[in-house]
Amino acid sequence: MWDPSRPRRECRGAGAGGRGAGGRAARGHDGAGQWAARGHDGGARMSALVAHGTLAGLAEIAGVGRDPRRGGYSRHLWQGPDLELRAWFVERAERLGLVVETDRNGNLWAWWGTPGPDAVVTGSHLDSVPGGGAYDGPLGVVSALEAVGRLRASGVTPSRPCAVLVFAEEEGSRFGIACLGSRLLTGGIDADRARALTDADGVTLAEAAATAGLDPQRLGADRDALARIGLFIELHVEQGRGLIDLGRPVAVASSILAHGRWRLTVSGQGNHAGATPMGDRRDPLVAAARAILAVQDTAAARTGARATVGRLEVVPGGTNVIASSVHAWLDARAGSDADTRDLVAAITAAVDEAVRLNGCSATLTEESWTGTVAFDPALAGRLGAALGGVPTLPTGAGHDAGVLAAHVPSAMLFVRNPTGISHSPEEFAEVEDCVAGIEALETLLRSLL
Ligand code: HGY
Ligand code: MN
Ligand code: MN
Repeated sequence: MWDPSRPRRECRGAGAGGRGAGGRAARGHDGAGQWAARGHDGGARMSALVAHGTLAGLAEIAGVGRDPRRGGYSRHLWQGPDLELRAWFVERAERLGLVVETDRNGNLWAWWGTPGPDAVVTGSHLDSVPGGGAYDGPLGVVSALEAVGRLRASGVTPSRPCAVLVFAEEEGSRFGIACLGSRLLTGGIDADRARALTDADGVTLAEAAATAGLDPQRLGADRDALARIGLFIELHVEQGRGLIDLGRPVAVASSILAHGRWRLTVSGQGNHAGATPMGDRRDPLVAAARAILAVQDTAAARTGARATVGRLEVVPGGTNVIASSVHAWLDARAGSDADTRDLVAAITAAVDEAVRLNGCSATLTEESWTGTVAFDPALAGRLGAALGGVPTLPTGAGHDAGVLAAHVPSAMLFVRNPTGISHSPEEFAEVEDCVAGIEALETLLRSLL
């Protein structure tokens, strides 16, 4: 249960429209504006969100999962901050009069009307990358709640069901597979394989799911839940500079780059840092450094290709120990499925050659793959027209909407990010642009319901 008496939040006045410690919130937008976040940086930005009642939801969660070591937020599946955000979502949705359920895979659905079929579903995710920004995911959830709240408050009677959906583990920060909740829902990952995924502490997804109150045996493809979705719309902060360059606040997505994750293991000879002459070493960390340069050079030589190593594990990891092996994770993306496969093949060859210079060997194992997504052009066109003609933009970032697109008509709205930076505390969106996004989503839902 979301606990409004938590010390990091402050209730300014418990009178009409507010809520006292332990009390239920008043319904409607006025009540939401009573909350202020504190104890974090970005105070001026958050004050603007609080002042703008429609975005108070972002301010309410601004203190949840802050990461003082990395900066930004670390909100990982079913750990403290994620549980707190889930409780916050349930309370927020129930305050709007929606009925919340958790599906077999830990995704949260807040229903307006009887669940499915042919429902208009909108939402995003609440988890983050390690040290991520405040907007990637939560902006879509807050905007969805806000848009639905406005429609309900204005007396709209929907002709079909509507739901706000929060996907679990979109970033894959705990169990390594991005968009895990939508992949499980759609059968995009084998359930046995998913159950056996482990986190950094060796906890399996099955164990974590059981701790979170789910039945691990029921994880996996959920045809009944999927069949309820008539179409899905995800609003998201833009993760590049497209809207800055266009001078526009909002766009509709056209496509997502093919992308995947590979585990690179470099093996050498563990040994003593003082007793091993430099010429006698097979140091996998030095080999991994060469491999990472090879990744960089291979991608840089190909138009539109992107390849990143952002995570390393050195085994055993001692100052006076030459490592025995290194695990590195490769994220590779390019303009088509074939280009991405070709990029990874070229990286594999370059890495093999690079690690041999230190007498080491390397293996590259695919952990996840998402083919190029071309969002339904008819739906994108319809949405663009309903919004009076907004631009369409491609993206290099993956999304649950991209996973769903293979199963149901799906679309995305992007909101301008004036820093052009994401997966970083510098990710941002101006209040006015967030409001433009909410208004666009409200317009679309109104036209679809
Ligand atoms: O990694 C991605 O592209 C996404 O932000 N999950
Ligand atoms: Mn992200
Ligand atoms: Mn996201």
